[in-house]
Amino acid sequence: PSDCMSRTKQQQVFTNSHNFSVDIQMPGVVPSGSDTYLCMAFPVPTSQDAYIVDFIPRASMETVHHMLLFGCQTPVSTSSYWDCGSVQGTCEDEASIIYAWARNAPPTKLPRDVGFKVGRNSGMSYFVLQIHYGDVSAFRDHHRDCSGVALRMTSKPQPFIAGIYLLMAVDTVILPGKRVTNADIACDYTSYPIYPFAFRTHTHHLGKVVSGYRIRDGKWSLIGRQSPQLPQAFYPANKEVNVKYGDTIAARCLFTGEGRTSKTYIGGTSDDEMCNFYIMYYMDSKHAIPYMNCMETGSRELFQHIPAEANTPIAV
Ligand code: IYT
Ligand code: CU
Ligand code: CU
Repeated sequence: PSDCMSRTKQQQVFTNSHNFSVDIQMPGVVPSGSDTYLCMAFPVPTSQDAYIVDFIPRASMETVHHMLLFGCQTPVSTSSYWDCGSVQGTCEDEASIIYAWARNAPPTKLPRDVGFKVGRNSGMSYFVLQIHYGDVSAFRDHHRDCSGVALRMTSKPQPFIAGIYLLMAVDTVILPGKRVTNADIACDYTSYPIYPFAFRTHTHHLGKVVSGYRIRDGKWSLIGRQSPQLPQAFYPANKEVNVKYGDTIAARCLFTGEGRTSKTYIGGTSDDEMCNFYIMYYMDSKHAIPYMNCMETGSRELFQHIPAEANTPIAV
């Protein structure tokens, strides 16, 4: 096993006067057990605004189950890496996902002319890398891990700004043994147009399928639908579906309570559940909003018209 420690100082390499790349990677870690989550914060390497235009994953397939990259203002620690399993989180303030890599899933590409805006003015002064290490038996040889992601960045203003719209259920209760429970989320959209290009679903063990839609003039159009039991990366969204003022954005998570002997609530442990549908979009930079969310349940009447596919589990 090669030694990765020599390249763990945060590296910023300029390729010309406005393009540079930044290595975000673990400082040579050995996870203490299987299913360990480790986090590390990195200051955004510029006081001016900058734009992430590409992500290049550098993860070792044998050990890394998934990686997430967040942006925020106040990470839990700025000195070294920390254990960020269910108790300690990533950031003291609200974090936003900007990248997800999961083993055996295709990597996300940003469309041309689209960048994530970072830097002091953007409310994002730190990156936090979170890595879920799977089977630790791969560390029997005592090597150290430096997995992470390289960011291609530019100081050139981009015509379109990338952002995340998160739909999340907050009060779902799944009854033990009950075959089907839906978690429904819907909000009216009242801002400038967004153009979804990728989506990510997240539940824990009980989720069967998560589907996200735009509703315009009563017509439901699919943004994306995936099994949360498949690698939880960003998958390509249905490109035909933009969202504009007056539309409704909605999502449904289909859960089963089969195999459980007590009620399951929304929460942070793997015995709890979550229902998340993330939309990665771009927006004209003139009026860009980098982060939005929706936690409303929507009306029963609205969800009577959800397409049948949202109730059809995806086999894995
Ligand atoms: C209660 C819940 O659903 N938590 C989710 C969504 C969430 C993400 C972020 C909530 C907040 C955030 O700042 I970023 I407040 C949740 O924790 N999802 C996990 C990760 O922790 C991001 C996931 O993998 O989607
Ligand atoms: Cu994982
Ligand atoms: Cu979760």
